[in-house]
Amino acid sequence: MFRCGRTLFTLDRPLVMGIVNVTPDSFSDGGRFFSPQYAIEHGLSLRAAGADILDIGGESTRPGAAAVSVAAELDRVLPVLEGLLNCGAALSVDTMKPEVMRAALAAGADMINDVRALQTPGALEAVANSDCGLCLMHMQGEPRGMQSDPRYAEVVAEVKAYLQARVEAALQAGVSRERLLIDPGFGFGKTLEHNIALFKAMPELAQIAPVLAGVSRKSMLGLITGRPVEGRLAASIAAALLAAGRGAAILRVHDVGDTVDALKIMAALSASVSTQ
Ligand code: 7PM
Repeated sequence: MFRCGRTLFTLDRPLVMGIVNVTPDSFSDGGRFFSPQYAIEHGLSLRAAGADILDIGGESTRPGAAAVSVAAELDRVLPVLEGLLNCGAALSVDTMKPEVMRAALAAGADMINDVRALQTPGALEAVANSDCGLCLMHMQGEPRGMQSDPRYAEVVAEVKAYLQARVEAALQAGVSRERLLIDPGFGFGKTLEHNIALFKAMPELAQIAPVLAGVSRKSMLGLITGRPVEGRLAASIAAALLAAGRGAAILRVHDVGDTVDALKIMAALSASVSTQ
């Protein structure tokens, strides 16, 4: 079971989380303006394509991104959240900031996706007294600069221990276990080798809590295939299916319709040979 605000997901099949862009509109003045309408339409199309959850996020959590103020992040996220409230998907907000978490929950968000796993002072308190779903992600370093020279003695053991500790911290703060997801944070302070080790360790991670896997279009797929970001659809679908096969409960993807089709094929054709 995964309690996610208004929705209780049974997790009897992999769920698809669609990524909703809240980046400033590149057609407007130097990226200073942001059009909520474009993001709302994108979210509605992802829902129509079969997204179970929509992840609405500012740029601040992206690798290499500059910090965004609370006010700027709320300006971007809240109108989109409001525009998608009754679209039928559960709504996640991707943020590290307790103030944004509180405002998003007050506006009806079902889930908080935090790449800092609620380590920011005040974050645990901001989410504890609600029924929102929570994604606790592992990251080494901070979004700016974390990919410069990531190092681990034992990447799987370290990420596992970190996620276990963050789950304990959430439970201690009064969060019920059914609200929690964990995420190894592919590409967040990790080399290709680290990402591959974590991918293979997904069944172990899934023993801690349901796993959310985000590999869609990521540079690890580019390093393996040699393809630029716009040529990574096949790689993203293959990785999503393999993640589902390794026990991922939720797949965070850009290409929702293609991923949903691939999961339907997996469900229909990968069943045991004994049933006809
Ligand atoms: C540039 C590079 C832009 C990478 C955006 C990204 C995850 C996440 C992101 C993830 C969770 C992206 C990333 N990735 N949240 N936020 N897990 N929980 O590919 O893997 O969207 S940002």
